[in-house]
Amino acid sequence: MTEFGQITLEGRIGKGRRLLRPLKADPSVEVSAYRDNQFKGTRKEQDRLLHTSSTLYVGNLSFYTTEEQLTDLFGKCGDLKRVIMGLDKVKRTPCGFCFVEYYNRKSAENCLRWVNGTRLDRSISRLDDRIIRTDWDAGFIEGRQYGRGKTGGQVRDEYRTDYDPGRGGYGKRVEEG
Ligand code: GTA
Repeated sequence: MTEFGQITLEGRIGKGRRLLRPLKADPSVEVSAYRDNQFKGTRKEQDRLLHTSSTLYVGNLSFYTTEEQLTDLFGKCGDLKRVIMGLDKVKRTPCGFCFVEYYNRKSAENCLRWVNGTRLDRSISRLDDRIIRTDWDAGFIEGRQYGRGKTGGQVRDEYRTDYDPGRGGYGKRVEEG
């Protein structure tokens, strides 16, 4: 480092750590509280994978979002390996989520920043006019692409009380009840 660079860096640290602290944390790439309760392994291993994997979970999709749209959007963020569409385990039709695998962590991080980043135009992260939710995932294994709800779709669609035309209308329990 040059003498000038060193002086500048020391000066910044010396002026107060508060100035630097906000640069360290980036909430858009932090690991969320979600843990797959069917993960085969210890919590420690699951946490390690969540902090190193290059796979993302994407939720709140419309049932009408296509794999092509997803590939197009997530391919813009980095080195995309594949998109795995979430399916209703009974009907085998899209049920509102997917897994996105990148070739490296950096690309997945870029995706989280781009899609969740507040500095970016939020309309970019809309698919079929919905705000999608992205999250780190410990890694796709066969079987995880299926909804775990009793009727075949996602669990959250069993408990939802709002009317969501993009996700089959009312939640299953409201429909039943
Ligand atoms: N990485 O956030 C996620 C995530 N989600 C929500 C699902 N998956 C996720 N992966 C990551 N991050 O492979 C993955 C699952 C699985 C696939 C389908 O997607 O690991 P699912 O959504 O059908 O079932 O999964 P899951 O995740 O096992 O359901 P869970 O955790 O019980 O509940 C999900 C949501 O449903 C809750 O956050 C809550 O919003 C709602 N919910 C669940 N139970 C209740 C309840 N009793 N009352 C009200 N709401 C409820």
